[in-house]
Amino acid sequence: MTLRHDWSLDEVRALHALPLTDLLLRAQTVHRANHAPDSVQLCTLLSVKTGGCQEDCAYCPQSSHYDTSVNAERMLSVDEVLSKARQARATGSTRFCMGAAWRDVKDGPAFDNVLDMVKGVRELGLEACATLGMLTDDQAKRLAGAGLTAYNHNIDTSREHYDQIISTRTFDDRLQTVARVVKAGISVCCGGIIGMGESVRDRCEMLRTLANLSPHPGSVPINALVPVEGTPLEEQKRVDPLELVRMCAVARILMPQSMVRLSAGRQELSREAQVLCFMAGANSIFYGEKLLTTGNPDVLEDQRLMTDAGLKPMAPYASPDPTVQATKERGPKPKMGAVALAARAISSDALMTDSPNGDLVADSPKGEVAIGAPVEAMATESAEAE
Ligand code: SAM
Ligand code: DTB
Ligand code: SF4
Repeated sequence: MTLRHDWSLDEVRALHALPLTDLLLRAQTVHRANHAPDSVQLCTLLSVKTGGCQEDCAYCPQSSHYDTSVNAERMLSVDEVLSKARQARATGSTRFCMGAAWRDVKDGPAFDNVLDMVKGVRELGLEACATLGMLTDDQAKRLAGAGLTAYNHNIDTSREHYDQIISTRTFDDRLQTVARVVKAGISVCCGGIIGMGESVRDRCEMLRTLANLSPHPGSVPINALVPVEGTPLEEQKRVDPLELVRMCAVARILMPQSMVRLSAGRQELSREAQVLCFMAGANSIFYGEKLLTTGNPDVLEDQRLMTDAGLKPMAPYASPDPTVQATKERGPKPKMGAVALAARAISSDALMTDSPNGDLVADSPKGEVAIGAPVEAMATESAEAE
C-alpha cells in the first residue's frame, strides 16, 4: 500500500463528512489491511515532573498561568519511576510514557535523570516514550542514544486555531521539534485534542497536517478535552463520542500504518463508544488509573472491556513503524528475564476470569500469567539482575 503525504483539505473534509457507517467501513478495511484487527497496544503514562509549566496551553492543568488543583511538584527519582514502570509491565503494558511539564528541556541533572529513566525502562523490556516539551537536535540525539523508542509532541489543533489555545509558542515551534525527533531516529507520537471550541475544518486541517508529515507519525493520539477547573477551557462541553469515532476513522484512513491512540477523555466514554473507536481503527490506549494529572478508566474495567470485546494486548515492538522496530535493535538491551516477564504479562490466549476475591486472574490453556495478574505473582524478578 502506498502511503500518501499529499492530502488536500477538501479530501479530508469529504472523508470526515461521510455517513458514519460508510466511514467506519472504509476505516475498518484500511485497518485490517495494515494491523491485526484484534490487537490493542497498552501504554502507561507517568508524570515524572508535574506542574509549574511556563507555557499557557489553555487546556492544561499544569500551566503556572492558571489556578488549578495541580501544583508544582519535585521531579520523581529514577527509582520511583522504574518501580512504576515495573508495575505497568506487570499489568500488561508494553509502552511506558514519561511526561514532564516543561516548555523545553534544559541540559543538566534533571535531563540526565530522564536519560537514566529511559535506559531503565528499556532494560525492563518495555518501549520507552517521553514528552518533555521542545528539544534541541543534541537533546534528541541524547534521548535516542539512551534508547528512547518514541517522543510525544502534539500539534494539538489546526495552525489557524493554534493562537487561540497557546500564545507562548507557535505551531512552527512544534513542527520543528517533531522534525528534530525524526532526524534523531526516534519514532514520533503526534496528535491533538478535540473539544476546544474548534470547527470541523480545524479538526480536518489538524489531521491533514499530521498525514502530510513524512514519515507519518508512528503514533497519533486523539484526545478529547478533559475540561479542568481553573483552566480557560473549564466550561467547554464534552465532545459527542461519535465525533471521536469520526476522528479515529479519518486518522486511520489517512495514516494506515500508524498506531491511532484513543487518549484523554476515555473515562467519559461508554464501553460501546470505545468499541466503535476500535472499529474505526484506534489500536492503542493509555492504560492505568491516571493519565498525567487527570483520571483514566481503572485497569480492571479496561481488562474486562478487552476480554468482552475479544481484544488482545499487543506485544512490544509490534507496531509496523520501522523506527519503532529499529529502536529495539539499538539502546540498552532488556535485562535477563525482562522479556519473558513482559511476554507473560501480555499472554494473549489467556482468558480472564473473576476470582473469588474479585481480582481478575488468568485461566490460560498454556498456564501463562495474563494481564491483570497481581503484581506479586509477576515479581519473579530474581532472574533480573536489578
Ligand atoms: N509539556 C509537554 C508538551 O506540552 O508537549 C508534555 C506534556 S503535555 C501535558 C502532553 C499533551 O497532553 C498535550 O500536548 C495535550 O495534547 C495533552 N493534554 C494536556 N492536557 C489535556 C487535557 N486537559 N485534555 C486533553 N488532553 C490534554
Ligand atoms: C497525549 O496525547 N495525551 C496524553 C499523552 N499524550 C502525554 C496526555 C493526556 C493528558 C490529559 C490531562 C492530564 O492528565 O493532565
Ligand atoms: Fe506545559 Fe505541556 Fe501543559 Fe503546555 S501542555 S502547559 S507545555 S505541560
